[in-house]
Amino acid sequence: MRLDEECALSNESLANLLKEERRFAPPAELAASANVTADAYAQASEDRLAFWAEQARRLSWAVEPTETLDWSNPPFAKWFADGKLNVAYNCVDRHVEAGNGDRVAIHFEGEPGDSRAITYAQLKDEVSRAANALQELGVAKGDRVAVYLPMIPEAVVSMLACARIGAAHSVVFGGFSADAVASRIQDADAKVVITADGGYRRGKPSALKPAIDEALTKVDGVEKVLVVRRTGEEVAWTEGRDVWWHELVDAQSAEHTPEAHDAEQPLFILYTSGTTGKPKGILHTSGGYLTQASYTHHAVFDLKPETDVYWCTADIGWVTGHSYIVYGPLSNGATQVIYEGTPDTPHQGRFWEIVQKYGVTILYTAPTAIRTFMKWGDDIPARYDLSSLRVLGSVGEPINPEAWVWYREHIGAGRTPIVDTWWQTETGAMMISPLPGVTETKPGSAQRALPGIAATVVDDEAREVPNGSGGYLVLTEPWPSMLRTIWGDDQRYIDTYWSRFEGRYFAGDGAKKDEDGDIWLLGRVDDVMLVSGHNISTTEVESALVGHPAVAESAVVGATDATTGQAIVAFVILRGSATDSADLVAELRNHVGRTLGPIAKPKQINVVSELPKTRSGKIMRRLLRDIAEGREVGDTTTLADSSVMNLIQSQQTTTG
Ligand code: 6R9
Repeated sequence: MRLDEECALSNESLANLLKEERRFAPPAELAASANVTADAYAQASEDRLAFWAEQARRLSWAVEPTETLDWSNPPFAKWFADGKLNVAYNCVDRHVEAGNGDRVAIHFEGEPGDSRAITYAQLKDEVSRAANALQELGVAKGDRVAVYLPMIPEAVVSMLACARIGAAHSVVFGGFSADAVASRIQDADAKVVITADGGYRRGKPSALKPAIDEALTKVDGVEKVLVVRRTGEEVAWTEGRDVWWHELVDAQSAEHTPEAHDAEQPLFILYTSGTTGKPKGILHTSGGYLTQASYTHHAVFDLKPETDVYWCTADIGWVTGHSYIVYGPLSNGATQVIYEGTPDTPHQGRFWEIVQKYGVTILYTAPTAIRTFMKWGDDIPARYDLSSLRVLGSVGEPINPEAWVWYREHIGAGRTPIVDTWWQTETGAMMISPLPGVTETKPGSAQRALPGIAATVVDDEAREVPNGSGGYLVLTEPWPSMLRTIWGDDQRYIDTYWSRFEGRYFAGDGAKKDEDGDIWLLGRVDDVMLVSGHNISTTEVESALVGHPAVAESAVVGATDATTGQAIVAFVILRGSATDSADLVAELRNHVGRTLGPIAKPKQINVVSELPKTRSGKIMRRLLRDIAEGREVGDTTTLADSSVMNLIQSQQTTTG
């Protein structure tokens, strides 16, 4: 086919080529006893603020707020500003006071197979001791504490101890380099760092403290380093600065009176890497954040705290760990599993073994993990009893329909609803998602803004697009768990999120509305390709590639091209059964052409064995673009595994 014929395809027809007709109704039993029903949408659209005021009453306030939203100085919001509460009290003490102290809060599963069950009563004691310890180290309300820990219960305890005394935590991923840690400690001006000797990853101890020791040669202001002993490996020690957790915290009183803090008291700073420039410190505060984290966890997972066993596989260094391991589940009195390690240690069935062992009922994971499980083979989950599962969640990236359907079939036995939850570090909590007892789900779509949330899709001119068209995802009303600013940089907050479209929050994601008005996410707009004048989303091409039986995973980028402006370059990982050949590559190109239209055919397809991902599983397309355009590869500090780029470069082919 000639190029001008290919160009005859309009944007609209291309966008409409991704047709997904499968529909799944909520299970009748779940719908009949769901925490939240369709009424919530009606109630929230009638009076959005009254709706959120009601959700705020799910929490325990020391002083009940009388004002819901102060939007007198947009885009700087205050929610429940005259209310006072203690976030840690809400996550721990109140469950003990309500007679649920014996309920397990955390089933901890270490990677080497050690396990610990921690009840709410024990968690209250431990958080109180840690709060006393932080105060003894000189941490006061309003200070910042950096947390650099593996996925162990002390991570949760540390965050809650900070919340209890009104200090903001800044959790940094355990995998980040000393430089990445140093810049985050400096930007937040942290006074104390909480770390560990190390954690277990891929079957062996992985040291953490050396990165802190190195980072602290580059920044000032850190007075104390509190060190958890996890692996027992030897560590360097700075007398006067370093303190063992088991010596300081264990010796404290288990009594600590939670002070009531203002609803707008900073709760945490969490850095997002962004594609350029220095990381942004996203600031979240207390009352509004907890209201929405708690409500969405209750509504979207239909959590029944007496009977459910919930498991979110995220790391606490990601916002998903903050909102859906710590604040959402614990504020709701959930029993949850926390797992330290990787999904293939010591074997590829580890996740399913954990589901079986604890009788997990609600599982929340990421598309990247689901695609990896698909690649490993259906027979692995089939060996375990997964019948306890009743709701499955997805977060982090658009989930392609093939992965969605596989998740439902092979993990959910073809009966569990799947909730594809769209949100961001900046939004603090879920924004767009099905409700498991209400929504008829569509594989690949996050579908609809949650009750109390206002989202839409607009074009370049900020006009709302009609159903069946694509554009930019925007949020049109403030929401309780919205970021309050970028730490120390109000102007960057305004410029990044509120300047592109007047009065609306620009999420940075492309999206389209289908004929029913349901929302489909299309990936970051920075990643959208422009081929011969046509906008093509990386998500749609990747989804088409993964729809071919030989492909397990794919990443697509637009590389500068003299003829077409940008050309589509794809990187694919094959399934175990497929082998790389010129024929297969030709077939994949044709497959994309058939699925999406000839213009979406990748110019080049590289078969590789790994893709560059962040620790939260997002593909770093920027680095693949560097390869595709023959540049030196840029900043790789936030990669989960920095050796991946060398591997991919060595596997670069010119096939296609
Ligand atoms: C929670 C989290 C935010 C970006 C976001 C979008 C992508 C997250 C998604 C999704 C499609 C979903 N994203 N969930 N895209 N469908 N269900 O991931 O926060 O790490 O800040 O990333 O992730 O591109 O803008 P964060």
